[in-house]
Amino acid sequence: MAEQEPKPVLVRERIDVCELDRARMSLMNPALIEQKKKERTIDENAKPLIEMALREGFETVWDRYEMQQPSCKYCEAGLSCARCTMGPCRIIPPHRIRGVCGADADLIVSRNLLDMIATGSAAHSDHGRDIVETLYLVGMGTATDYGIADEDKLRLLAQEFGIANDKKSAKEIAALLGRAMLEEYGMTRNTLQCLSRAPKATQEIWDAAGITPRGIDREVVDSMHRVQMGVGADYTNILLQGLRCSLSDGWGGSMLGTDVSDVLFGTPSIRESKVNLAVLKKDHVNIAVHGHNPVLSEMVVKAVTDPELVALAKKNGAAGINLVGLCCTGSELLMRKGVPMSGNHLNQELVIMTGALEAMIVDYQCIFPSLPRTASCFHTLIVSTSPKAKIPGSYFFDFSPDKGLVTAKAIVRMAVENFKNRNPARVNIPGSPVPLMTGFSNEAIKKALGGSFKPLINLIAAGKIRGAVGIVGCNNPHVKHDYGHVELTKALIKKNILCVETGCAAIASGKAGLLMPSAAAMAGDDLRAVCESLKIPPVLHMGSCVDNSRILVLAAELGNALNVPIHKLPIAGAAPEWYSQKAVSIGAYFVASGVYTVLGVMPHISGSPAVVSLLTDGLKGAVNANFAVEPDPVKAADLIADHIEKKRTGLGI
Ligand code: BF8
Repeated sequence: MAEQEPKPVLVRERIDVCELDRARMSLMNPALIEQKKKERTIDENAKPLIEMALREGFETVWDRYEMQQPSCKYCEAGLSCARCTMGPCRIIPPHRIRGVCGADADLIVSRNLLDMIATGSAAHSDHGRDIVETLYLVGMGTATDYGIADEDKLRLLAQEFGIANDKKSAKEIAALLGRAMLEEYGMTRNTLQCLSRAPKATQEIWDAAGITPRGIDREVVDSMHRVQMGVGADYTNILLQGLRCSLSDGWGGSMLGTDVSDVLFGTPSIRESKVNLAVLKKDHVNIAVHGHNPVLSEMVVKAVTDPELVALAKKNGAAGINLVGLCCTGSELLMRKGVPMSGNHLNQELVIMTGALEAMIVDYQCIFPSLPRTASCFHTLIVSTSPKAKIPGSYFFDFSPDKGLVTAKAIVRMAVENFKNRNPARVNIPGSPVPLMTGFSNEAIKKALGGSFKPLINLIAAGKIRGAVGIVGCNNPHVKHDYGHVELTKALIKKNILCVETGCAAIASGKAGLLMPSAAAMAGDDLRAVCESLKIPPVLHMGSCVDNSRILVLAAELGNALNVPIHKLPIAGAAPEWYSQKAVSIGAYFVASGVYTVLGVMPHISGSPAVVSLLTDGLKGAVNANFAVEPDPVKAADLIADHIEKKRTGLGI
């Protein structure tokens, strides 16, 4: 068996010299370490490891952030452009008000922003494509390690895509549906199937604004065309394309990614698990999956229960194999399988610094390129698996669905064999895990409500729940780790506003205990009573970042039930600690769908008052929604509550 398993290829040379930052260490004294630890995070389990890193000179994201200060004020304002070699250019009034090509501040800022949206949309949608392709391969019989976990959802989707399926087998439907969904990426249909899930009036708004997407890849390519020098020169037109491109992510690539992941791996149902760095176990082989794609991580879940590998772990002196998640692929496993979650974005280096991690298996997105450097100070192996994401210093396995399980087993074997290299004196797993409740897919929420969203609508109409907010996105060293998420969430539930969360935002809430029914005690009286009667938390974990599409579907179903466009609903979005291009795309498709969205971190647009004004006000004229930026989470909660009350008044409730 072991002989047939693939072997890894080392990407460039192994980084085996732990490069401690001794220069910075010499600047540290106990008082400064104490201060930095408090400034960097509110995650109590992270603090001892941050302290150790500062004391011993292990570089972290926060150190690199500090080393980058002061940041370039032109880049920060979006006023630098390096798109072509006539530049690079910066807008520095009063004299340098145009780049070499003639682009002014508005154009440079808007082009930079469109580039960010297209990048984020491409990342989500390409992830979605990998999932859809797996479905197709299952149908064609070439990805035999995978199966159909939710046949009902498969048949419903087939129906939606116009595939008659009553007499066909699940496999036949998988092939046909996979193919139909892959066509969504091209441009032969000139529309996207899932757009029709939105209320008719919302679809009409998209048509009137000229932002109905025509194909997932097409909108990304169209956007990249427009940012080429000498194409788009009107900032409004450029930003409208940004909205169109983002819609092709939210109602396209991400939505397909979510739905097909449910088909292949199971639609999440409500379950309990645990979160924070303490989910690592001292006496086990610990393996973390980090990244986004469940096509890989679901195979690792299977591999860690392989009796031969478990026996090997025991032979090597471990009590067993402990699989933990990190970031969004962690959320995929948490939602569907209850696999414990070790943390969110800014926890990724700290998981290694516990000294108890045998391997971190990564696919793509949000993976610090410096992880092999961090790992070189410990015994952790960084295992990369995507040809798109080779990382110097990592061991690369060419993972593909047709050899999924055998590759996953080879990786797990490598981790198990690495247990003997662990230095017990270095093991430092701080504190204990926090329990959480997860698995709130729309299907699970409906089931908990007795089969439909009607009870939720009634509670909103009666004012017991004032409205709902999707809190999403990342961590960012510009913001104290988890502070923005946790404080905003607490402030909103206190105002009887239900929070639905995804990605790193949800994990922050999990670590703070907000994903348990007991957190209802922190909510306002009305929301508390609702949560207590339904035995649910006031903050619902809806999944990974591609699962923001679940929030869109929830909004669409509420709009359809009330026969109103999405922008009339008492709902909002927030991204208190966002950093990623993907988050820009999410924010853009929320707003384009009619959802007022508050950002906690200012995008790089302040150099163009015209672009700022369009995004924070002018868009209302096109899509009846806009962005706001408010770094203070308590003030952000006030903005959101005001918005929700206005929408309630508009609906006459
Ligand atoms: O897609 S929330 S830091 S892990 S980008 Fe990344 Fe942001 Fe986390 Fe997932 Ni989403």
